[in-house]
Amino acid sequence: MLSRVAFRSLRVPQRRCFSSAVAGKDISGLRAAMALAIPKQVEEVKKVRAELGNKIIHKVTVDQAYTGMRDIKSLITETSLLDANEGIRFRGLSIPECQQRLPTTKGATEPTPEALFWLLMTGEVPTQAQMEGLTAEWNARAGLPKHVETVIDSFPQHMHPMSQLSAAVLALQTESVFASKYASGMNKKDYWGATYEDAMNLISNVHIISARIYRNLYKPGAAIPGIDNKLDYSENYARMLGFNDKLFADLMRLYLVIHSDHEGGNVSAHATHLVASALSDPYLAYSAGMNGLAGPLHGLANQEVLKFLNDLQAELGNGPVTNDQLAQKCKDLLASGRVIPGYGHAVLRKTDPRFTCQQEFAIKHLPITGLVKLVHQLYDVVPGILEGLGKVKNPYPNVDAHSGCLLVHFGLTQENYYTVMFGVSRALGVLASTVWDRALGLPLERPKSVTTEWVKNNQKWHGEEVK
Ligand code: CMX
Repeated sequence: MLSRVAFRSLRVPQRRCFSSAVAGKDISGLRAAMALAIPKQVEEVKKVRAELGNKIIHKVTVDQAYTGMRDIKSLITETSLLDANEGIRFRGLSIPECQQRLPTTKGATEPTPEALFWLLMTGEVPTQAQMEGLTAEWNARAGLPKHVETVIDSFPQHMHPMSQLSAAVLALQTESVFASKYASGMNKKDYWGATYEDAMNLISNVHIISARIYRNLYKPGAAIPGIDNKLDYSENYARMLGFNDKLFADLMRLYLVIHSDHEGGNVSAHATHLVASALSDPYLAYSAGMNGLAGPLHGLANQEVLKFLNDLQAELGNGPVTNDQLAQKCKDLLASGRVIPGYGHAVLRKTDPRFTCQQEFAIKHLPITGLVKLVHQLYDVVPGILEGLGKVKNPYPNVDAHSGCLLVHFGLTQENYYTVMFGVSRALGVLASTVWDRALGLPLERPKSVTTEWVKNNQKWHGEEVK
């Protein structure tokens, strides 16, 4: 009888490993576009620093040092900017603007992650041909080395999918162009190019890693389709997960676009940036970011939301429920010392536009029943309850409040997997930023920490209050 590992390795079509395939060939023209964009931005940064370098960007209070450094402006991230009331803008474009302006695959309605990645990298909306070129390039770069498949297949069933993702990406680090070039003595001016190669290869394979994790855990034994060169990134991912519905592929496009980037200070982006600042290669840095995304106050909240929704349905039944019943359940949850998952945000102060666009997708395409209805009804109930606590700075829903119920509608019910999909999307933003970190020559990150004793004893700045 075949062992579990041997059995799995037989059922997956073999494909060339990307490191021996097209790496270095600029199929899409993105690398050439970056080579044009980088010197301009390097000049711009030089100018800004010459003119404004000694101006104060923020004053920091003692409280901010104790409370997670909220709002301290101390990082440069070029790919996106978060406004507390408006939400995220990717290179200046809001989510509705991206939905309007970014190109998509024939027959689809939502923009592709390929188009979004081009935007994040270059600051320009790609043409249809550039977007299609990127699809072709990512498909050509796809192909896991055998040892990574073996590593994934050896993970135990009780290992959380996010731990599997992080560990599998570390296994793929054997292919790092940056690490191998650095080891053989790389000129600083070549850093961004080597980082670019790693970013492109990692993105081209992270959905394959993620699909394999899903299949191993939830649909063992069935054949995983290989990459179909006629399909875009999102549809390939959907099919590898085992979903052939065209509308699900469109949801994937929306999902992968909206979860991609949320400026630089959130845990996954900041962890990636911090680790990359030590010149750790993109595999090491992204894996670190995924460990942060796996926390329940960050990406894992989408898993927590679905558990919360399922618990509500189990207790209240599948039939109609009143707002009063929901309010009581939310109050019970808060009384047990837990948070209401999917609500609140460290920066946002209004409903997250990533929630709104998913709500619109549901209204446009799906029957508003079951969990979708429950999510929409909670939106009427939860903000008032959180406001009533008097301490929650943002009582409105974030991205994680909505994503799970859409996935359940299409049959992707295994909530422990949801953060992995968030992670596939987040690769686009954090890896685009890592390329720019290297292009701009951003140095090792090393803020100063102090002790409480130091705070008490260093009086020279006491008396000055920052409003
Ligand atoms: N339910 C209950 N209490 C909440 C709450 C929520 N959804 N959101 C905030 N609070 C509480 C905080 O726990 C804090 O309480 P204490 O003072 O007793 O510690 C108080 O309100 C003030 O917190 P805040 O300044 O409004 O929020 P923070 O910036 O500290 O935290 C966040 C932000 C997201 C961690 C928090 O709102 C939360 O825990 N939300 C639920 C988890 C969640 O949905 N996370 C996903 C965020 C999006 C993402 O990163 O993916």
